[in-house]
Amino acid sequence: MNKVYIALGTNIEPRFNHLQEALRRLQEHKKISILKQSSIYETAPVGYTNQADFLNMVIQAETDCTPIELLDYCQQIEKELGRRRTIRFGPRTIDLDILLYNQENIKMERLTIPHPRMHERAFVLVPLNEIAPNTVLPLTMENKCVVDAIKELSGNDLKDVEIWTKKESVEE
Ligand code: A4P
Ligand code: MG
Repeated sequence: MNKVYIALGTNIEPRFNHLQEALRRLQEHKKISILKQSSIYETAPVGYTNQADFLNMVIQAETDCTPIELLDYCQQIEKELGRRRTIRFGPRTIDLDILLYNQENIKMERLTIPHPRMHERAFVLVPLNEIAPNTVLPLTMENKCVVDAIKELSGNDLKDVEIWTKKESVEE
């Protein structure tokens, strides 16, 4: 069995439903079992800032899928959820990024693991820290663990990541 971490992100309503649906589809795969899931965080957009706030979370799972099989399945979920809505050129309904696959460093045309930008992103590290603070990030030269990587983020980055709770009337 391989231990993997996957980050989920969405900034198109209904955001909560997109997370739930992606989790359900991951869980229904015969070779994937979700072991832990972080809280859901509401986060300010990073990169292209002219878009709506995201909901982000991270899960830990056990899988017999190879890294490419896992990527194919994640992309299938993205496609299936994306197809339900037809916002052209808009932000995506769901983004599934494979953060870690055991402690492996994988570099293929379609897949880089650890996810190359994860160590500098509060919207990834804060939820990951909740479920796996001592996990080592094999991409950093010093093999830093999650809790140490978070210490290098600015207070400004961290303040944009807050635990989100479902408000029935808004998110249904
Ligand atoms: N790919 C390579 N490595 C991986 C991996 N480890 N996991 C390839 C998943 N995919 C991987 O991804 C583009 C290609 O990356 C895929 O075809 C796959 O073969 P994509 O998801 O189609 O495109 P993208 O989302 O534009 O790229 P990427 O790299 O996932 O974007 P980012 O860098 O993750 O940025 N702000 C907040 N607050 N929260 C967010 O979730 N997300 C983004 C997306 C920007 N700002 C955000 C958030
Ligand atoms: Mg992605």
